[in-house]
Amino acid sequence: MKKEEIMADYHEMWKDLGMDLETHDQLCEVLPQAFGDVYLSQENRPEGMDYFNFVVAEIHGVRPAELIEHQKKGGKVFGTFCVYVPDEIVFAADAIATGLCGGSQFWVPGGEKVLPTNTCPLIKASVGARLDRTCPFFRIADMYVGETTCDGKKKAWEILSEDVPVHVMNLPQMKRGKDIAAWAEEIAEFKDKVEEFTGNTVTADKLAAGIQLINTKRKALQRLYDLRKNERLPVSGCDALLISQIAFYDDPARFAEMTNKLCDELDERVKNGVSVVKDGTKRIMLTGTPLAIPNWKLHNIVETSGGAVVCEEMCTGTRYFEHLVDESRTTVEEQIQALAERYMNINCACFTPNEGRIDDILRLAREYKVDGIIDVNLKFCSLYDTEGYFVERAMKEAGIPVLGIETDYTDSDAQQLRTRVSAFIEMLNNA
Ligand code: BJ8
Repeated sequence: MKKEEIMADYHEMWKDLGMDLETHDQLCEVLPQAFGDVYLSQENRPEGMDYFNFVVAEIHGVRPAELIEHQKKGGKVFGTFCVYVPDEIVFAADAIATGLCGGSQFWVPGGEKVLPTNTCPLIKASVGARLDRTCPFFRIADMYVGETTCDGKKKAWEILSEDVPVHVMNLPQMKRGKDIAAWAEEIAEFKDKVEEFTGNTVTADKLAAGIQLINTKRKALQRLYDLRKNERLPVSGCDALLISQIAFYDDPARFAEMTNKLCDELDERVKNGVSVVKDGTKRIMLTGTPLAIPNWKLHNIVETSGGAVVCEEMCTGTRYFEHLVDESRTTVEEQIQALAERYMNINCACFTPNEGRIDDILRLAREYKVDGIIDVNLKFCSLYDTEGYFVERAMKEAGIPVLGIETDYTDSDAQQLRTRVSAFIEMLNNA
């Protein structure tokens, strides 16, 4: 099939989804340019990145078409916005879960039509993508799954639920025994909802398979991140971020397979001492709010300012894949308990207290041999902004240089960020 024919097919598909084709075409024009600038300009990229390049190049085509195929066979698609939502339950009901967080400024004005301007860009972009009908994933999802993490999201679910079915999971915001029990109850209720919506029963065997599937994805990501712990870096931070972002919407089994294939190549690189950066390049860890696709701004700035991003303590990073779900439980009830235990290990700033996150950052800084940390906060996210006080204090006490940054999805602060990041890296070089 020729390229024009493929694109023509997608237009038909987007039209059937009720999308605003004219506006969506504008997005299709700017994305390849942005991707080319950040990604294709990198040198010495592993060949295994070809798959991920392809997935991004066809982001609104190939995967949406697969989801629609699944729907044609009677399957359901659930759209999620938070790493607390257990995908295992969805896959166990023969449905598909796909991440929906918006990471582009393109969708923000649409969100601002209904949300206060001082809402975080992730929420505004997510609402805008749905209401403006400019993202196929937002059109395809039969049901959205929200959670009670931050205030902005809680209110956004109410707005979105006027347009699409939304199930909201009530996430406790402390981590006492009774909170874990409450989360297990919430997961059980979610299972009931998913069963009712799909018409499929979640049996212990099916849930075991779902748990294994998502654990396999987690292990592949952990393997990729472990490779970034090497002194000689086999893969750039930009590429690792892209893989983390794709993990949210790609087919989990294929994603794990392709990530493992890339890791085989990276193993060889490590053996042969191949690095994507010069020896002595300062190793930076990012911590903070998630970087939803296609938000590559900060990684790009760091890696074109003489630094290398070696780890992300973020939901598009370690918070997504660290800790496996115990696969030894045999009844649905026990499996749900195992899910609750695993998910409550994630340290999001919506919890109080959230000391576990500080411990994680200190541990990751050691494991990834980090020279400096950038604490990045999406504008108007008061949770992570406030928690930055503890993060930055703990890093100072541990003698790890830290730079606090607040940004959004626009490019208007790129120059200023570049100046600050360059000065930070120069300071690390001179230390
Ligand atoms: S577990 S970080 S994915 S809630 S939307 S909190 S940036 S104001 S995304 Fe998140 Fe789950 Fe926590 Fe992770 Fe702030 Fe914006 Fe809220 Fe956000």
